[in-house]
Amino acid sequence: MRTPDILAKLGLTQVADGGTVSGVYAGRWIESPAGETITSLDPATGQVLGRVTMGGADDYEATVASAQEAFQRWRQLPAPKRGELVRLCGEALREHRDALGALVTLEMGKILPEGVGEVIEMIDIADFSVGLSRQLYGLSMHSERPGHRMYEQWHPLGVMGIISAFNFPVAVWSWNAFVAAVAGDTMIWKPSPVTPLCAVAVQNIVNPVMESEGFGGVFNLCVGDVDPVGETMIADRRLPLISATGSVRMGKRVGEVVGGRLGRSLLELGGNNALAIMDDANLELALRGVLFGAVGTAGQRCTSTRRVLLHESVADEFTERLTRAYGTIPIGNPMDGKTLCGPLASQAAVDGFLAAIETVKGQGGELLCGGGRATVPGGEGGFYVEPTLVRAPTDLPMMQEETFAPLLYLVTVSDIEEAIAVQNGVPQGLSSAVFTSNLQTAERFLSYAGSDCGIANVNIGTSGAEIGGAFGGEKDTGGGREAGSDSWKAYMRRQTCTINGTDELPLAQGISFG
Ligand code: UN1
Repeated sequence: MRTPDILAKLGLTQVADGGTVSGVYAGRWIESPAGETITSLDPATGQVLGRVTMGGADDYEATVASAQEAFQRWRQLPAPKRGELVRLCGEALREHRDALGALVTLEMGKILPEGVGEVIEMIDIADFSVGLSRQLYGLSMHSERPGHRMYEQWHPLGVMGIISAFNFPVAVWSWNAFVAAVAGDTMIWKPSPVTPLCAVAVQNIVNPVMESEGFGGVFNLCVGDVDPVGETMIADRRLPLISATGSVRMGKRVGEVVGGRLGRSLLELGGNNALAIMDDANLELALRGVLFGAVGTAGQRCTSTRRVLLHESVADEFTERLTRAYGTIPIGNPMDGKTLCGPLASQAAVDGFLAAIETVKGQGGELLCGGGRATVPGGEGGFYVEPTLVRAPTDLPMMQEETFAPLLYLVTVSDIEEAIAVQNGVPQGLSSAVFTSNLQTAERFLSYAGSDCGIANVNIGTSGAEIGGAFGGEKDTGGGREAGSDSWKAYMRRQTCTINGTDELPLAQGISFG
């Protein structure tokens, strides 16, 4: 598909013709929002892909009004009927799967199978949410009082805010939006300003479905800067929940402001994911796991593998095989079927990567391969870097930080105990993995004294989770859980109800009062 065709299929013809689109949807598109116009670049070429006008303070207010009005009606709709609308959104996404996947690739730079994979993740969470719409179960309890009954029920929470990052410009919205929608909430989305076209395209796909059923105000969008949109949103008492994905620094600010007004925040922040390879591991499997985890999405997943912890008996062999494999990774335009490593998302990301390499070298890390910009024919203005391997001592200070790029540290450890200690010895706690054929080693890694992460895998890499499991992590990763399992509870309010079916009024704890 050619770029103009992709844009046309997603209702972005104006952009293809060099025009500007609105970044604010408040139950309907706001024609001329008051914010600045931002330029979205194709990271493969550095060329302009399109222009989007951001929202100002009044535009943000319009999204709140739209979401509040819709909430009054949306919450009255039975959950399975809300699920039916989400099912129709899933159908619309199926129709636009390839075009939206291609736009993700064009605007963010991940390779096409991963761009399309992101849309598949959206479809999966839509299906999951449809089923969930009939399973918002509460418990019932036996009361200690005769003839009394206790149970809990779950009600919609209200209008929520979704702040998403550039690296998963569409899927992470849907993890929140579809689950929240069946829960009965309405929402305002502030996407990353690096990927505003993806956000506009998503609205163009789902909102015709919602509008035709009279519910255009459920999914609202306000592309905007931290000021006025981001800061106003997190401080806004009308939004009982803010779900934010991004850096630890951003998450701390969200947590502080939302906590200060006793709101709820659901945080999915940075990772610093380690993959341990033990002496009895299937090295071929481990190699594939490391390559996808460290080089996939050019190392820009929060679940990307950042550290490989090698048992001393396999360290040399694995390092050699991995270095050889790194030498053959096709770097190039992410639309090209042969490419495995596309560009970083922005020039700022390239600068961050190059600075990190300098720091690592200064701290005693040994560069095994890569470390610089990559040259790609036809991609002269693009944001390409080389997948990089660094042999590192366990205490290399930079290894405590998440560098959002294909920079992988190799560390030698002597046993599973040391692997677990190094794996846990960082501020973040998102994803982790061990490769071993030994059941006891695997169980040791998964035990309460093993990995401290929200995700712990055996013989699978650190990235590429399915939507059915709860996704998120501990420590600086923020503690939130999204997508699968019972993460829907974050989007609802729980009410405990006690009902007396007798003519007596016994008090709990046997208290007699007068
Ligand atoms: C993220 O990088 O923010 O597990 C999300 C994975 C993907 C989601 C990553 N399913 O790698």
